[in-house]
Amino acid sequence: MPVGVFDSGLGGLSVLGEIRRLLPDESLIYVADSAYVPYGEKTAEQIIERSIQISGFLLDQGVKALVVACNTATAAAIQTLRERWPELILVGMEPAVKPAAARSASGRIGVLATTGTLRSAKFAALLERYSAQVQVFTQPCPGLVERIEAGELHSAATRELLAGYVQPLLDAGCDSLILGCTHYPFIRPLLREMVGEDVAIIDTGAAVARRLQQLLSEQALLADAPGGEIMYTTGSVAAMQQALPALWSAPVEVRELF
Ligand code: DGN
Repeated sequence: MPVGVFDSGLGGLSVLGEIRRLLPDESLIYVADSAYVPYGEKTAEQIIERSIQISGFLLDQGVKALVVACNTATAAAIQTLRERWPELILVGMEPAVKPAAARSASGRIGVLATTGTLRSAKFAALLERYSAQVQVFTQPCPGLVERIEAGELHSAATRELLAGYVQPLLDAGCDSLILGCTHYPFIRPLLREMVGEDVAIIDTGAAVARRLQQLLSEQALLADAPGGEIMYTTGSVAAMQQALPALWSAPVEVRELF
């Protein structure tokens, strides 16, 4: 039985990569909801509707677990998905405030994420939990997802956009930056160049892969023969095939969905 993974677009491939590294035997089905990217500026209702539709498709494919590889969709929809499919192994994303708070020396951390994630009730509750321990500076990054979707991981335009978002966080004294959107790990090298070695850059892909492993293991559902990947897009197959080499290391079949 495969594991299903979805995101608004290609960003969730950063999470898929961590799952593939940790769990080489799992068969993985990835859905890029590219017809609706970016989720960051959509309403919670729209994101819930998309998440239900895609999850339903993945369940029809017989998945044994579902990873919502998108912070924005997790914030908006994971509760609804849990209520609808209570027996399903379901793993979502959350900005890594806990590890950042634990390691920050300045007590100031920055969160880069979509507008949708930052204005969600789920994120407000997360901040509340750590408010006594650390000062959190948030930075929405409109336009960044689109640059990454276009495969512009190092372009001058991406650098300029990112610098405008990061500088205020550095000026505020943040010594840890959280990548609160699954697209952003793809521009980690660019961000590293920008902030130097003294600022920590933290994301949650590896932790999510470990959580999936733990849940599958508890139910004796871990696969034990090498698995492959199938990818679907609700957008253009040709565009996804063109973008893939920058984001995924092996050739993979892309199919059209809906
Ligand atoms: N990759 C998604 C996230 O983690 O929030 C959102 C990207 C988007 O659609 N804006």
